[in-house]
Amino acid sequence: MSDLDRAIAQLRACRPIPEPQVRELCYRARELLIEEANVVTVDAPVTICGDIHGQFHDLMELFRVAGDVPDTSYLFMGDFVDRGFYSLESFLLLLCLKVRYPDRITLIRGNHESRQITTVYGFYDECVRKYGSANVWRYCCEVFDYLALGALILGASTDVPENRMQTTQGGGDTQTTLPDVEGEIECEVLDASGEVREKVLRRQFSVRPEAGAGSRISPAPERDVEEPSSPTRESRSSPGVGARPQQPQMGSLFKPPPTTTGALLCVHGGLSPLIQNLNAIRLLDRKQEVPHEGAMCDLLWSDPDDIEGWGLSPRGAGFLFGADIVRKFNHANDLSMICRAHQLVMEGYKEMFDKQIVTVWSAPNYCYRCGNVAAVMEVGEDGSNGGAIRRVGNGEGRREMVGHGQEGMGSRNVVGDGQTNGQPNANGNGNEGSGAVFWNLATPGRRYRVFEAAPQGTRGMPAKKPVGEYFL
Ligand SMILES: [Mn+2]
Repeated sequence: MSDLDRAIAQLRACRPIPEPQVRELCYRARELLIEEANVVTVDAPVTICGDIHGQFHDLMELFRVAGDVPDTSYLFMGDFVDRGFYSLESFLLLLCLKVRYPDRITLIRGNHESRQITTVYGFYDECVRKYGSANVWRYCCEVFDYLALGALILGASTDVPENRMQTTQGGGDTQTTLPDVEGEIECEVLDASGEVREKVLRRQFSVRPEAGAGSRISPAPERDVEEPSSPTRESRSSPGVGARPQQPQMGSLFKPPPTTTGALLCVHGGLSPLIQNLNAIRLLDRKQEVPHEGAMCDLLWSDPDDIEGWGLSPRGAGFLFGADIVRKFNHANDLSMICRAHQLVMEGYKEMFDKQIVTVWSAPNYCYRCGNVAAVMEVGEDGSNGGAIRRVGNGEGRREMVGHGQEGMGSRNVVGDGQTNGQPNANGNGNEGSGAVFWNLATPGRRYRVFEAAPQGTRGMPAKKPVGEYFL
C-alpha cells in the first residue's frame, strides 16, 4: 500500500494526516493543478457535485449514493471548506483522490477557497485547532490558488445516463412503477436508495409517483415558473423543453427541438459582465487569491436571478444575471447548459431559465440545521456519436454538424462557416438584432440523485453553532 493509499484510508476514516504528509500532498497537488487550464476539459460520463462545506460524513454519503472514486468520474464545483466541522478531512481527502486518480476527479474553485473567506468562516480555526499552527491552512491556501476556475464537459448525451448504481435490495427490480410513457426521457430524479422519484419526458410530461394514489402524469408547464413571461421572451426562447410539440416545418420560426447537445460549462458561481466567451476565461491569470472584483471574482460569486440583464449582488461580490444573459452566453458558446453551485436549494438542485442553467447543491442539512436535501447530477456519454457537435466553446460562434443531413439542418440554424440557413438567426456572429431568434442546443439527458444528511453519531455532531450569514 502506497503512502497515498494509506493517507486516503486514514482520511476516509475522518482522521487527519500528519502535517509533513499534508505538505507533501499539497506540493504534489499543485504540480498537477498548475498544468490544468483555467477551464478544464472533462469528458462525459461524469457526476457533478456542488458545495460540500466541510460536511465530511455527508461527503461519504454522497460517495455511497453516487459511487466511489475511481469507479465514478467526479466534478466538484468548489466550496469544499468552511461552515462544517470537517473542512480539513473533506478537502484533504478530495485532494488525495485528485493526486491518486487525476483523470477521475476534477476540482474547481469556489469562493470559499480563499484566504480571506476561510479566516472568517471556519477553515482557518479548524486547522489551528487540529494542528496547533496555521501551517496546514497555509499549504491548503496555496493549493486553492491553483484550482481551475471552470470545467467544460464534452461528449454529453441527450439520453439519460446509464444507471450504474442500480438498487439490488429485494433481489430484483425495485424501481418505483411509473406508468408507461411514450417518448424520450430527458431527466430522471432518484432518491438515495435508487428509487425513481420523477421522470421528465423531453418537452412533454413530468411523471412522478404519488403515495397511495398511483402515478400522476401531468403536462409540463409551458415554461419554468421562474421565468417571467413576456411576448418578447417567448419569441426568443428555445423551442425545446416546455414548448408545445411542433411538427417539423422548414422555414418556420418554430422548429422541432434540437437533436444535439453542446458542452456544459461548470463554474462555482456564474457569469460575469466582463466575460462574453470561454476564451476570456482562459486568458485570466488565475494563480492568485480570489480578487474582490473583476472577472475571476464574478465567476466564483455571481448568482442567476429573475431579472433582465445584470444586477447588483446582495453578497457584495459578483453580480446577479438574468435569463437573457444566460441564453445569449450559451448560444454564443455552443453550450447546452450551465451547471453551478453556490446557492442553497432545498431540493438539492434547481433548473432555471428554460433549463439553461442549473444549481446543484451537495451539502444536505446545510450547517447541520437548514433541513435541505442534497443532490448530484449525472451526465451520460454520447455513444451514438451521430450529429454530435464536437467542437464547442471556442467563442467564435463556429459550429459543426457531424454526420447529420436534413434532420440536423432543420433542427437548428447550424451552418459551417457564417452562412445563414435562410433563417432569421445570426449564426453567432454578432448581429443579434431585435429580430434574432436563439435556437439553443438540446439540454443533456441527466439524472439527479437526491440524498439526505448522513446519520450523525456523537463524532458528527456540531460542537457549536456555525457562524455568519447563511448565503455566503
Ligand atoms: Mn459559494
